Amino acid sequence: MQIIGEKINGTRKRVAQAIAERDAAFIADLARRQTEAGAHWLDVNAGTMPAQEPDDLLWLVDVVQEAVDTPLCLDSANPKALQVAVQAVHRTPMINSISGEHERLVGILPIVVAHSCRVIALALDGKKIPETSAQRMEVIHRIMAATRAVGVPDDHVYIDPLALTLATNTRSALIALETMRAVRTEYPDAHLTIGLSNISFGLPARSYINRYFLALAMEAGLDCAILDPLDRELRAAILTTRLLLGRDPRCLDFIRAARKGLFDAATVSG
Ligand code: THG
Repeated sequence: MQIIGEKINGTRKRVAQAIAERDAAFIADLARRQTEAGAHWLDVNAGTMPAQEPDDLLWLVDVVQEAVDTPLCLDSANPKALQVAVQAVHRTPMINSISGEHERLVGILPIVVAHSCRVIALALDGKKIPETSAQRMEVIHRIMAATRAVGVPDDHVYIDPLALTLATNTRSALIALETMRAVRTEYPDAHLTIGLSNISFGLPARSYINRYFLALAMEAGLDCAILDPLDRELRAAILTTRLLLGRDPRCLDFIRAARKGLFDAATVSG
C-alpha cells in the first residue's frame, strides 16, 4: 500500500496561511511528520489561485525538499504550475493529475512523458462528474488509450475512481468500489488510488468513515491512497486490513507494529 500524505494542501486554511506568509517552518514540519509516519509520497497543492499557483507551488516544492527526501506528488490541474515544479524536483515526482478533459491531457501528458513521471488519472472528463461506474469506466478507457498512445506504461498510471462525499450521495462509496473492481479486471497493471477523506466530507466522525472505506477499498484492489498519515488509527487499519487480505507475509509487519505500540490505546492525532 503506497501512502501519499495529504496534509500540504493549500485548500486547508492553516496551510493557505503558511503559503501566504511564506512560513517555511510550518510546511517543513508537516513534511517531516508525514515522512516519519510512513508516507511514501507527499502531495503538494498550492491552492486555487491560478495567477499565484506556479510561484506558490515552486515555493512549496523547495521548502519540502529542504526538509525531506520523500518524493513529491504535484497536485495541480495547471500545466504551467506543473511545468515549473517538475523542473525543480530532485526526485521524479508523481503528477496529480490528468483527466479525460482534452486540454488537461494535451497540457499535462507531455510533462509526464518528458520526465517519466507516474501520473494520477481522474475518472472525470471536464463535464459533470460521471455518476455510474460504467460512465467512469468510459472515461478511464479514453485516458488509458491516451497514455498508452504516448508510451506511458500502465504501471505508471494511478487510476482515481473518485471518492465523493456520502453526504450528497449515499451510494458514492459503492460506485467507487464497483469502479475499482472493473479497473482491476481491465487494467491489471495499473494502480488504483483515491483521495480518501473526500468520502466523509460534511459528515461527523469522519475518521471512522475513512477507515472502514479504506478497508473495503483495499479488498477491491486499492493499492495507494492520498490520506492523513498522522492518523494513527488509520495506519492501524491499513496494517490490519493487509493482514486480513493475506498481504502481510508471516504477519511480520503487523507483529512489528504491535510491538512498537501502534495498537495501544491512544488518542488519534491530527
Ligand atoms: N484525488 C486526487 N487528488 C486529490 C483528491 C482526490 N487531492 C486533494 C484531495 N482530493 C485530497 N487531499 C485532501 C487534503 C486535505 C483534506 C482532505 C483531502 C482535509 N480536509 C479537512 C476538511 O475538508 O474538513 C480539513 C480542512 C482543513 O484542515 O482546513 O484535511 O480525491 N487525485
